[in-house]
Amino acid sequence: MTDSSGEILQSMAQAVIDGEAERVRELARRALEQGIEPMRAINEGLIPGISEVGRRFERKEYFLPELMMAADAMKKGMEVLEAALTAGGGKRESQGTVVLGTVKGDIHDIGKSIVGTLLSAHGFNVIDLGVDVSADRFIENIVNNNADVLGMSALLPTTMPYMKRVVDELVSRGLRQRVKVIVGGAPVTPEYARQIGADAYGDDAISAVHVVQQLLGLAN
Ligand code: B1M
Repeated sequence: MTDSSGEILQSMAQAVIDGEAERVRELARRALEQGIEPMRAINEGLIPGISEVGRRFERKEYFLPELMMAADAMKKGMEVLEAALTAGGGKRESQGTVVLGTVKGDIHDIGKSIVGTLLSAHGFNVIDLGVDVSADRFIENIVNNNADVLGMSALLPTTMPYMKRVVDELVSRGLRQRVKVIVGGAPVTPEYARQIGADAYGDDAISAVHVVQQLLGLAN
């Protein structure tokens, strides 16, 4: 194999933009074979690709079908890279339980899933509820699993307010002190996290891991 890592990552981004799922999967495999760190392949290959797709969608050069194909292509790449991220972890003592999901009305799950994968890779027991998650489901899972942390993701300004609804519901059921709350997603800000009474904001997946470790007193 002669491709340089830069070329592979650029090709990955382009294949996401073109919605070529099989090619993305193949390039993700090739990246690992070449010794590229999975997180680097995500940050410098897949994410630049999907971000460009978002810009094209905004400029009305791309429409929903292209957005969906690109998301599917990105997920195929993620399958390969996530397996590498979590491989070799073995069995170790759990660092804590995190209930995670994208809030009700929102079906964006790529970023949330990366957060979940990295938390698992760092020893957390992650209960990923998927997308379009209601306050009742979040709370039921927090209680049933005695969770230490609730992580909520939202990608739309219209679904972000649902995060507050969940926090308010935790308060009214007397459960707020029992669980730490971290929120994230493209439109979410640290200020918004404070406003709605969350404990913390995660800017990206790796910072989400650090924040969760801090919330649980596992890091300084
Ligand atoms: Co959607 N979409 N989409 N979309 N989509 C956006 C968000 C948009 C910005 C595109 C655009 O116009 N440029 C736009 C929102 C505009 C706005 O209102 N401001 C938009 C829209 C409008 C829509 C629809 C309404 C389109 C329509 O139907 N007309 C619709 C909404 C459906 C719904 O949810 N009800 C829709 C649908 C879709 C698809 C289904 C086609 C697909 C999602 C597929 C899927 O997720 N399975 C999709 C996609 C792919 C996107 C873009 C292009 C990419 C999102 C993504 O995966 N990014 C997006 C444009 C963009 O973001 N540039 C867009 C990569 C991902 C790694 O980043 O999710 O930000 P992100 O996650 C990061 C951080 O935010 C953070 O860590 C992650 C890793 O670094 N993070 C957390 C995320 N969650 C966290 C939680 C934490 C901590 C950190 O703690 C718990």
